[in-house]
Amino acid sequence: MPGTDIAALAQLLDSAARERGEIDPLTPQHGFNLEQAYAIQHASIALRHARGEKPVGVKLGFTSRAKMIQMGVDSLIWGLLTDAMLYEEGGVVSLSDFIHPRVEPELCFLTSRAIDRPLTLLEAAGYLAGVAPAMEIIDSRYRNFKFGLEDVVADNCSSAGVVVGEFCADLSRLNNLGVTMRFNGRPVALGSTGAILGNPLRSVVQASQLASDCGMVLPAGSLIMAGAATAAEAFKPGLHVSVDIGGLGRAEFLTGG
Ligand code: OOG
Ligand code: MG
Repeated sequence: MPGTDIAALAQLLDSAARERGEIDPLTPQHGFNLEQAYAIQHASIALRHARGEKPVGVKLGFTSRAKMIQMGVDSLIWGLLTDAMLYEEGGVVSLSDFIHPRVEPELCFLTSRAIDRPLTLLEAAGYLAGVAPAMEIIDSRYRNFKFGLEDVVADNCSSAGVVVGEFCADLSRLNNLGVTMRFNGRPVALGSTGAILGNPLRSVVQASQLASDCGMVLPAGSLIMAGAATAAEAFKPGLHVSVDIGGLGRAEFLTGG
C-alpha cells in the first residue's frame, strides 16, 4: 500500500520486542506487501543498530517442511541477527527476555570470505570457515505466535536469540545428520539435517542470493543460521535444553526465570 508508514510500524515491533509485549498482526490494518515487510524489518533492525547493537549475520526461516507446516507459511524468508541476540552456549537463557519463546534445532555456518554475489552450491563451502550445531530461540511479537508471511517478515522472522556450539571445519556430508533436541534429557524433536532444503549448504546459497538481491554484502565472519530442521518447542524455566547433531556435536543451555 502506498502511504504505509514503514518507520512507525518498525517502531511498534521494536517496542514490542523491548517491552516483551505481544501485539496484534499488522497486515489486517496496514495491508503491506512483502517488499514493504522487508523495509519494516530493516527499519526495525536499524533502530537496534542505532542503540549500538552490531550486525553478526543472517537467519533463514522456513527452509524445512516441518516448520512450514507448523506455522502455516510456505515461503523461505530471512532476517538479520545482531550481537544482542547471541546467548552463551552452555549458559543460562532467562525467560524474562522474551514473550513466549520457543526453541528449534539448527545449523550455524560461519563465513570465511565476504559474500557479495549469488553463490552456487558448489561454491558455498569455499566461502565458509565452518559449521556448528546450534539452536534458535524464536519469539514472535504477535499475539499467540500467529501470523502470515508479511507479518513475520516485518517482525524479523521471529528472531530473538541464537545459541551456537563449537565450529567444525569439515563441511562434507552435512546432508543427512541425525538431529535430536532434548529437554532435561527427554527427546522433544527428532529429525535430519536433510530436512533443511535437502542439504543445509543450500541455505548459504539462498542467503547469498537474498543478500545480493538487496545489495547487501555479508562480511567475512558472518553467521548464517540455516533454519530449523524440525518444528519448534515452547520452553519454560528450569530446563536443560540440548541439541545433538550427528558427527558435529552438541549445543546446550539452561533456562531460568
Ligand atoms: C518464523 C521463523 C522461522 C525457521 O528456522 O524456520 C524460522 C517462526 O517460526 O516464528 O526461524
Ligand atoms: Mg529458525
